[in-house]
Amino acid sequence: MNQFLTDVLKGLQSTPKYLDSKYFYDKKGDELFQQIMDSDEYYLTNAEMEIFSTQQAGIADEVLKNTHQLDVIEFGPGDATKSIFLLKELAERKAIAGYFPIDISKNIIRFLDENLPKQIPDVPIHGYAGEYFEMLSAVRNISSNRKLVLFLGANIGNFKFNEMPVFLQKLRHSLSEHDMVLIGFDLKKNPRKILAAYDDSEGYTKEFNLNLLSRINRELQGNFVIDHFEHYAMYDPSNGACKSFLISTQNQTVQIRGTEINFEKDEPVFTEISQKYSINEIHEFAQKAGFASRADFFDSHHYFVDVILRCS
Ligand code: AVJ
Repeated sequence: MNQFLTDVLKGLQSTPKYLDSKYFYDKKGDELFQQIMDSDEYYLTNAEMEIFSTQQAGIADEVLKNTHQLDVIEFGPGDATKSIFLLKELAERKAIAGYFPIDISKNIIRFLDENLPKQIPDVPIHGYAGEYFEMLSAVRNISSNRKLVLFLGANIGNFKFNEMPVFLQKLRHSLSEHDMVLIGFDLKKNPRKILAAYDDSEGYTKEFNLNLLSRINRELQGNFVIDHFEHYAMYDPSNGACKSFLISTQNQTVQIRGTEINFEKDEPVFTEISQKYSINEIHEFAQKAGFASRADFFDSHHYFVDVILRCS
């Protein structure tokens, strides 16, 4: 069964139409996302990098408050360029029993298994390719050490506002007393600043969004004419929702593995939410999910926050 095909047809046969943002990240999508992160307008990466490269000692102090050794598990590590600062800090203090990066991409896991030992030679690295919660439970079965789960990069923003607390609760219930999570959130800020990050002047985000259609053409024998769609990003400062759409610029019919999909002129296909939070919303949701104490690490502009939550 081809999950990609099933999900694409389901989304494009719904009203209104949508596509799942997890499908952005094929090889081309990974490259485009790297270019977005390197762009001037996408402030998120620099902000979180500043936090990890200047406050790693404070973060390490906080996670080692009630323990001297832990397993570090990372959801969606990418190339680990941010977490490596914390991993090195903890490794110097001989505080890591093991590092367990978990990603859907086998390529990422292979890359980390090969490259991280050079940077943190004394830390055992066990990469897992698969779904976050399944792999987390696999890690819990092989080791009873205290756990620190990293979920960085504002990836949590891909959950809708009302889905996020459900994810936090699920995370809480997959962990034990005194385990911790460290989550990166993009904060609400000037709406123009946010919108520019999702509508950059070089057009990387536009290409990133349109690549989803190219991927359907490549992998599912689709016949999208890419020029007949445009990228549209919007930010609603009243609820913190930053959304991306692909807009059909004309009436058209597209074939995907023999299934016909009709698009009306100006019809939107919703492709991604990047939800922004206030620090108070984060605190409220964390408390409701059953996390006890909290420590916040902001960048100097207060664009971004990495929050450590402790299971009571
Ligand atoms: C990787 C989900 C955090 O939502 O900011 C960047 C993806 N989309 N530009 C984000 C993305 C458009 C990014 N996350």
